[in-house]
Amino acid sequence: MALLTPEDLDNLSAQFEESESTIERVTGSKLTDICKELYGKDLGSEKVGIIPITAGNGIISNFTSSLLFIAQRLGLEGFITQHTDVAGYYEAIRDGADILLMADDHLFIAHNLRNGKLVTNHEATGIIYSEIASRFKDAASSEILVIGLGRVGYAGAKHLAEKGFDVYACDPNRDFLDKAADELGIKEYCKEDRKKFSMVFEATPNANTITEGMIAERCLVSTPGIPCGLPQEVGRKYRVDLVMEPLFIGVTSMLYSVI
Ligand code: 2YH
Repeated sequence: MALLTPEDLDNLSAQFEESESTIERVTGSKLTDICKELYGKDLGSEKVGIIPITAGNGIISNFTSSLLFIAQRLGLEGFITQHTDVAGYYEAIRDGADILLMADDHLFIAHNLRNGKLVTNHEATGIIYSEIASRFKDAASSEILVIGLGRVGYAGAKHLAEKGFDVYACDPNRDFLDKAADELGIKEYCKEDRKKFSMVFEATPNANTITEGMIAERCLVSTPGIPCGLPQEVGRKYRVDLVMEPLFIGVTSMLYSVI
């Protein structure tokens, strides 16, 4: 997944409100209700310690403040450490954090210090976005298309296969496709089959990955991808419902998954 930019996180609240209303309309459930069912638990009174990390490309302005906003919107107490990196880690534990959130350029993790549970953003994001796609009320069948089998896409494909969906996938990397076929039993999407999907989970860092031949009219596309894989004109022409948001949905899934 691409590194987030401060601009991606502008208007996080408005971006989330829009996704939340689409999620409710197309699945009949709110994001937090989906998470409760998915993970079998509700958030309690956990305190979230958020640690700014300077490694690699360094601090992304708006990142830790966005995480704090999300934790608080979910009803949790949270704080951003004054110090960064190891000193921040020490400070978060000293000041009573139950759950730590921190990200460098490669990995974004949530770690629950009370129960030891650990999750990556890749995994939690793959699970929640694929789950949202799979809950489409107007789905024509149990066939679902996964575009991209990197860390996020693979996690989603695995989740869908375990739920019993008929999973098709595409990825330019032959090894990724073979691995998903061997380990998960998913089928390769071939455009010659002329199959059109009403549920699509897109997990690539690329634009224009969704083409007209893949999708049915009024389908649901669920994607954490930045930029969006769905070209605007295709979205309009096929009257696609789109769930796409840069951080809130994935972080909500992370927090529920470590409770
Ligand atoms: O955006 C990222 C990476 N793409 C990892 C996400 C995995 N889905 N990292 C954020 C880096 C934040 C920065 N180190 C900070 O401000 O603490």
